[in-house]
Formats: sequence, C-alpha cells, structure tokens
Amino acid sequence: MSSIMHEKIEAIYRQIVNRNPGEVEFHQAVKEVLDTLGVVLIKHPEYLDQKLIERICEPERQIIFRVPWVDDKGEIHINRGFRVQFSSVMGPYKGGLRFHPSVYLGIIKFLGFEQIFKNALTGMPIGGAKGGSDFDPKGKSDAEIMRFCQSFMIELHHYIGEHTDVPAGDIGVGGREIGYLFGQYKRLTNKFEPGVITGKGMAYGGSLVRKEATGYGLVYFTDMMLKMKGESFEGKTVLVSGSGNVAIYAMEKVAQLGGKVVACSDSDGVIYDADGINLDTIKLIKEQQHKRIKEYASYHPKAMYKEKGVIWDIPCDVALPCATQNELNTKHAETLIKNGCICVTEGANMPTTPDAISVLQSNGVLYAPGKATNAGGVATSALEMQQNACRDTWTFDYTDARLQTIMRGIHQTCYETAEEYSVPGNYLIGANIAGFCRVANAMIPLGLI
Ligand code: NDP
Ligand code: 2IT
Repeated sequence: MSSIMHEKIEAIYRQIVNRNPGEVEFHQAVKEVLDTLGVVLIKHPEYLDQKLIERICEPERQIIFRVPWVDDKGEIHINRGFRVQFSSVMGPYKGGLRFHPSVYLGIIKFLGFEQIFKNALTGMPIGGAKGGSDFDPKGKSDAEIMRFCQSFMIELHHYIGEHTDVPAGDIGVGGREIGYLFGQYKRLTNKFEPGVITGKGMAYGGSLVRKEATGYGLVYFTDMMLKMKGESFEGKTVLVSGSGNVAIYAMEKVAQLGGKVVACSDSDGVIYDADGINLDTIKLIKEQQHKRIKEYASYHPKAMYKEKGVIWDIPCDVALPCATQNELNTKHAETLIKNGCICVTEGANMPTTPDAISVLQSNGVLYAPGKATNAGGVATSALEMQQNACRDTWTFDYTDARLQTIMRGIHQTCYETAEEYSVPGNYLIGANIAGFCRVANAMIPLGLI
C-alpha cells in the first residue's frame, strides 16, 4: 500500500478514535477492518470520495435507556440498556442482545460494527445492529430474569419490528430470555409478530437449527479450510473455549466429524477430559441447570478442573475460541504454535487480539475471523425470518442444508477475495474486503445516507 493511502486511512482512524473516546473494543474492531482496506481504496477511489468509511463507522442510530427492575427480595435495581442500529443498507437492522456486566457502549459498538460486514457476507438481506445491557444474569432466579427482560422490552419495543430491527441472542441471552422478550413485545404491541426477534422456541415460531447454527456453521467453515489443505477433523484434538450456546454446538459438530474435543471452559476455569468432553453432561449443566463447568468433574471423576486455568495451554491440533472478545492473546498464540496447533477459527466475536492474529498468520497457522466463521448464527436467524414471513416451518435437514450452503458461500467469497487481492489463504483480508465492498456497493446507489 502506498504511504499516501496509509496516511489517509490513519487520519480517518484517528478521527474515529477522537469522536468515540474510551471505546477501546470499537477502536480495535474498526482498526482491524481499516488496516485491510488500503488496496480496495486504491482500486475504488470513489469509496474515499464518498466518505464511505466515515459514514459506515458512524451508527445510523444509538439508543441508550434505563432498565429498572425489582429482585426477589423487593430491592430495586437500575441497569442500562443499549441498541446501536449501525447500518440498514442491506436490510432491517439485525444482531444479537448481550447481557453481561462488562457491557458498555464500546462493546455494543464493536459488535454492531462487525455485524454489518458479517451480515453482508451471509448474502442475506440483513443490516447490522447490536444491543444489550450491563445486567448480570448469573445467580438470578427465573422470575428475576423475566422481570428484567420485560422491563428491557418496555423501552426496546419502540425501536424494533420485523421490517425495522430484529434482535436475537448473544452472551447471556438464550432461549429463555428470547421467550420473555418476545412475550412482552407481544403484549405491548398487541401483535403476534414472530419476525421481530429470532432464536425463538419451536412452540412459538422458532426455526430448527437456529440453536445449533453458530457452532455448526463454525465447524463447517473450519472443515472447509482444513480440506483446502488436505486435512480434516478426523482424529484431531480440539479445544473449544466457553461452554455456552456457540461452544456446545461447535463441540457437537466436531465430534460428529470425527474430532475429539478435550477441553472447554467458563469464566471460572477449564475442564479437561482426555476421553473427550461428554456433551450430554455439558448440556445438562449449562442448558438445564445454568450451573458452572466445575460441576463436570463430579460426573466424570477422571476429568480435571483447573480453576482460573488457561485453556490454550493444553496441546491441540485445532483451537476454537467460542467465549468472548480478546480471550486469545499473543502468549496464548505462541503456546498453541509450540504445541503444534494448525488452525484457529473464531466462534466468538473478536476473540483473538490483533497481535495474536499476526503471530498465528506469520507462523502459517490457518486462521479465519469471526465475522466469516460465526456468521452461521445470524444467517440462520435470517432463515427464521423467512419462515416467519411465509408462516412456514422447515425440517431440520432442509434448514441445516441451507446453513451449509451459506457457509460454503462465505468460505468461497473470503477465499476468492483473498486470491483476487494477492493474499492467498488470508481469510481475514478476504472477509473484510468482501464484506466492506458489499456494503459499499449497496450504499452508493442510495444517495447520501
Ligand atoms: P453464552 O452466554 O451462551 O456463553 C458464553 C460463554 O463464554 C460462557 O461459557 C461464558 O462463561 C464464557 N464467557 C463469557 N464472557 C466471558 C468472559 N468475559 N471471560 C471468560 N469467559 C466468558 O454466549 P454465546 O455462546 O451465545 O456467545 C459466545 C460468543 O459467540 C460471543 O463472543 C458471542 O458474541 C459470539 N456469537 C454468538 C452467536 C450466537 O448465535 N449466540 C453468533 C455469533 C457469535 P460464564 O458463564 O462464566 O460467563
Ligand atoms: O454475533 C452474532 O452474530 C449473534 N449474536 C447472532 C445475531 C443474530 O441476529 O442471530
């Protein structure tokens, strides 16, 4: 890239950092994309003239609201709710809701920003958004979760709708929370409008495969990358961080493809089972009991639990970070390489730090970013919206086949874009450029928006 182009992009980035002080995760996500766009801007100077980067980096709308609720003891709590509607250029705003104490505007904006390009990569008609709250669901009763969700929706319902903005789950928001949110939306609007939210239960308008989609999609994509190198999951030792929705179904699909997942984790520690993680036990502990991963050892005495352990210290062939942002740093990347890991693909959003990505890539480790590899979740959300729109329910196999086709399409797009820009095998550049160009090409014909 020419130094003039480098300076232009650097100036845009500086401006974005200054306009959004303190939002470090947002800065990181923007920088990762901007660092790969120089070659595109040389080819398409109109993108610069049209100030496309500056426009895309400024959310179309940001909503911040108070969420008051009462706990089981009668004490009042006040949380903060967010919905950042980033881009509706490809379709209605679409993206999950995260309930986690770490949530603030910078996290929601990084997630919403990535969502624009991820959603564009799926090829489905969906724009990009994200929302959530600094509410901590851990240790809360069902009734407390319900009251919080109802209060959250009292504000949120003004801004969403099947043609406007369609939320879904993310960290701390799964099937239970989606049910409470949808129930309250229905009461407030007096409309049974299933297309307003995705990740719904099958009893009231959900889609088969949505629960599995992010994890399955990640593993389908990873399998395609491995196959390009003459490899497969068969006989591979795999690490999956986290033990939530994405991690569970990544583990399930790895096992189906002949790999062995030997460890998973939560924010308290790591569980290692040399025999392969028993998924029935994980589902029982996590999906039904909402308990800690530590419990696993009481069901499988040979398994080892390490409080505050680092999962990436365990030798593996393939590492799948499926917990949260910046969970895999340079030191972890070096350990993985030393232990012979050949592939790192992201189930979580932005789990690998920028320096760690460089370390992986320069050591020849296959790497692909979350906005490509975890797009199966939101893509299947779009399939749920399609079923809702035509009041239909598809079979598991049909929906799963659609998911596989979408993941194949994303893989091919990233792979071919990397070749086109003379960086073969660089899925990061392929994903960023392909996603950005799709959004840019949809934006220009719409005038100055
Ligand atoms: P869940 O809430 O179901 O699970 C999250 C898991 O990650 C839990 O095991 C949790 O442990 C762990 N975790 C969360 N925050 C931290 C933290 N700060 N430090 C350490 N561990 C943490 O969420 P999902 O599985 O839905 O989401 C996981 C990741 O995948 C997120 O990055 C999300 O944005 C991304 N994603 C999710 C999609 C979806 O469809 N759900 C789609 C695409 C991406 P603990 O219980 O201890 O907090
Ligand atoms: O990060 C993500 O893509 C999600 N949390 C899923 C979003 C969705 O709308 O299904």
